[in-house]
Amino acid sequence: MSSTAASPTEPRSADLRERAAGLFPGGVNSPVRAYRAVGGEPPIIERGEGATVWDADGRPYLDYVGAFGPLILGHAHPAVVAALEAAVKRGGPFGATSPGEVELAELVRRRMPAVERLRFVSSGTEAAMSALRVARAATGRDLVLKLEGGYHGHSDALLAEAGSGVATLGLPGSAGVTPEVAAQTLVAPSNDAAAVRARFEAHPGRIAAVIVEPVAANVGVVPPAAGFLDELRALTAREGALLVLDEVITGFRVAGGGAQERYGIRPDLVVLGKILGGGLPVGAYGGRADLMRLVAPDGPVYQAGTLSGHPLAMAAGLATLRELQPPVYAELERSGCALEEGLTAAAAAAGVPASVTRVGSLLTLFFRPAPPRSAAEAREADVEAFGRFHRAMRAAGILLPPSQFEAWFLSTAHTDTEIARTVEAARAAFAAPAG
Ligand code: KE4
Repeated sequence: MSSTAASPTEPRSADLRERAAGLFPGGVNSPVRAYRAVGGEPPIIERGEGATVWDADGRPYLDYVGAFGPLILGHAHPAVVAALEAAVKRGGPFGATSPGEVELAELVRRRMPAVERLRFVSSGTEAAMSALRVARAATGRDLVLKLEGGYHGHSDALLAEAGSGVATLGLPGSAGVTPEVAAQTLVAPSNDAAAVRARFEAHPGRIAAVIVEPVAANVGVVPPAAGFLDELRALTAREGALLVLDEVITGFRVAGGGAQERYGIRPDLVVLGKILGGGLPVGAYGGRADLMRLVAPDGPVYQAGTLSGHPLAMAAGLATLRELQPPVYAELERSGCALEEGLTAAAAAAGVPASVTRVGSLLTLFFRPAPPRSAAEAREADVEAFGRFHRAMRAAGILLPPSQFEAWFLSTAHTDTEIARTVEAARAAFAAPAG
């Protein structure tokens, strides 16, 4: 008997949770949705519009999960809905290139000039694993290096000391990944260029690529240390390794051209997802034309996908990116700043040791006196205090990502009204007695 017996206050959600518990591991289709880290029964969300979602019993929540990043325009944005309605009436997918793939790829290339060629896939995981396959083929080297707390999807090679759900659940990596595979992934402390240099010195000529989230967002948000990305760029170029920027979260989020535009870094390869598909399943990897020419059918690196470049995903991605013009980023910066300042002031007024990290519309409230400068420092946060805060905010009708190690995602639908309501609820939540 599941612990989620139908409850008088939310009968439909409880019934669906019970049925889900008998169908999916943990009753969910992605681990972090189980709310194991924050307690409370995971919500069953049925509808969203703008910044609001409604659970299966019609209860509204002001949403800061935003599907973990894709919905920068909020839920059911009219332009995205219209594009999808038109696209679905055209049928598909077709098992052939469709116009939307061409148009979206050209738009990506205009926003991210480093992406000279690309390949659409159906998830960020697929994109990251494919980019590393290209890097190994291009360099003839077998090792890859990731930063501690970096999360690049769930492919075997990339789960070592990963962030997101791996960190949330306190897992060392993942069962089922063989020691031989794990041994091919080196890990260095985040924001520590000297440590990355030391890994190259310890493994001369063997590292194919460094893959990095240019703004770490899977240990909570930890911005790059000043000059860190520049040092990675210089170091990889000097060592004959490739620099792979994982912009699944930061792409089209922290600037129109992603973190590579915001921080002025030209990577060799880029990994994309989330916003690129406007909420539909999409990923992409791309970069230097000479590297992407290695991908089949042009070259020997095989990668394929039944639903790659799906017309509906292309339509939603195009509609989303077309809305994302410079004034939108200015507005997201303004609302992000207002939320950061409001949360910081509310914590200080309550004497709660909490701090906020933020890059644009991506932020995290850490239950830690000072903003973390690395994944290791982020992990020092008081996850129990975050759990209590999460439950109090949820009771106030505000849904935060269910982990201290996930980012809050603002959308264009989060106006001054939503920000003010969030800060007010936080003030009350901070004042609530522990327990
Ligand atoms: P997907 O395979 O989940 O589409 O993308 C993997 C991925 C790759 N790179 C980065 C930087 C990512 O953040 C992700 C996935 N992000 C998590 C949230 N932090 C997905 C949410 C989930 O696992 O349910």
